[in-house]
Amino acid sequence: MTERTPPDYDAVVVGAGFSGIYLLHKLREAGFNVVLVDAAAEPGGIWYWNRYPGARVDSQVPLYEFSLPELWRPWSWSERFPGWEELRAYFRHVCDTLALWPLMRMGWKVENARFDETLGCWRVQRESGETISTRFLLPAVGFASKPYIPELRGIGDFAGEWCHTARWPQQGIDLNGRKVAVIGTGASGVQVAQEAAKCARTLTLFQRTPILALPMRQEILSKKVQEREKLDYPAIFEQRRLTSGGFEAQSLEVSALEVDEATRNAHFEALWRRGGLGFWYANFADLLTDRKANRHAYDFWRDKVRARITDSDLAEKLAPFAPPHPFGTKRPSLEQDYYEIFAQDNVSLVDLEANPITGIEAHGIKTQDGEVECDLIVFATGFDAGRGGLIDMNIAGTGGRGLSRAWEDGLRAYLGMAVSGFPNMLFAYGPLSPSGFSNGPTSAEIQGDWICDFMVWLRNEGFDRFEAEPQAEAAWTEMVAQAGAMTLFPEADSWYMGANIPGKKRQLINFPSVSIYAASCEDVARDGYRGFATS
Ligand code: N01
Repeated sequence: MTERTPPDYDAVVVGAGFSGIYLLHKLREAGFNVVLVDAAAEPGGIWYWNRYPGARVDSQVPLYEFSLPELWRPWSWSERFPGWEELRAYFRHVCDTLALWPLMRMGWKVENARFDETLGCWRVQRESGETISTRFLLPAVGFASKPYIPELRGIGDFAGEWCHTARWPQQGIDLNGRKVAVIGTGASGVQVAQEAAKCARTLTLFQRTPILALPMRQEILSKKVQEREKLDYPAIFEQRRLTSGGFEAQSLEVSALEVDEATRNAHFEALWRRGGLGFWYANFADLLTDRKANRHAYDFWRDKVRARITDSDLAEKLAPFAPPHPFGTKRPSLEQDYYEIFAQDNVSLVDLEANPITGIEAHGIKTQDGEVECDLIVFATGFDAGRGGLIDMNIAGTGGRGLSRAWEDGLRAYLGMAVSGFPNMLFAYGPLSPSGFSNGPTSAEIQGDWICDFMVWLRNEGFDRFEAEPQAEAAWTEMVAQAGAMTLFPEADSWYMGANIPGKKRQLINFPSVSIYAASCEDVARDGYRGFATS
């Protein structure tokens, strides 16, 4: 490319999950010359990489799909909470129906992306060395694309197999008759443990903090039921944009402390019976802002769970009398029979608080009190959420400065989409946007529509360069911090707070409301894209 030749593309989208696919579709519809690249062999984003046994979504049908009628009308799911295989099939259906395949380059891993200041465009390089140029770079790599594996002494000596849940081999791992160790009891640890318990010779779960898991209440879905339910889909899709979590409902307007005990417990009970994450997102108004209100929810949860565990020591480890953190300040997961598996002879729990891991040996994991024999170690130890996948792309903005340098004192981003010093780049589902707090497809559509409108506006105005202004970025970053300070989230050592990664700055990495976020972005657009310098 020279000064006279235009870049290869108007936009390069990185990532074939919900955000990337939606952006690709919207931008193509708006007449842009756009291509999507992804390191994976198939679309699906998180559902490509997280194909461990039991991986399934925890938003119920129809929340976790696009709202485009041409996609949902012909599609039906087999379960209320679909598994990874079906989610991957859904992505294929989306790419077929929207005819996106010709614009997608799968198996195309970005090695680096560099802003060319002279030509005002990005050069994106593939691992193999191939380079493409683009006016706009749109990373849509999700919040959880960089797995975190803690450093454990001796892992190199382990004679068995080990892997992270988000790097499960595509050909699968047979758990039958294996001696399986699972480290970590977040949503991934719970899901893989439930499956391993069915067939492993032994399953040992290493728990540092108990997960406060909610009942899923899975259902088989018939086509007939779904056809009936589809009458309500347009209203549900409309509604999910107006809630704080991007779901079909949100918290009540009433405080848990304003109602009497019977009323409070009746609401808890109704949410509990319904199943799903509603106990988290449709609970009392002050669940996540008031310690006392939160404690009522925790106590209800604890008593329900303890009623399912006969061994009192185990009950205290899995559902302690005193909360390990305020309820919901770490992401609750959904479980199907998690609390029952520990009654099986082949399943045991190691409480790492009392008995920490000291190292790995050839045939097991050594703890302070002994050794646990295993031939497969599953790291369900989470992600460098928000920033990890973006930093791994080796993105260099003006002056060759990388994102890791830009974020060395903490994450900052205007609207959770743009970073000053990185012109012509917007990321979707990134830090300081609702991402980890939001139902994925809701955010994908809100941000995708906004990004596309912005690009159309730039085109109409004759601009080919934009950049977030440092003051706008600082104000947004500070506003997210202040919003977080009004909640109980800072009280937990969670990935929401960046506290799961050694050395990562402690800050709330997500904007806490989808609907307020959408309104703020709309306001910026109405105001001539305030906060962006354009030329
Ligand atoms: O990861 P996590 P995840 N030694 O970070 C433990 C989504 N998701 O993959 O709590 C020992 O939540 C850590 O312990 P602690 C969902 O948004 C959704 O499970 O930090 N243990 C924790 O128990 C979710 O929130 C689904 O004390 C260590 C676990 O590892 C997000 O992805 C399914 C450790 C990590 O839990 C991440 O979930 C899966 C160490 N050194 C994921 N380091 C659905 O259902 C960490 N841990 C849709």
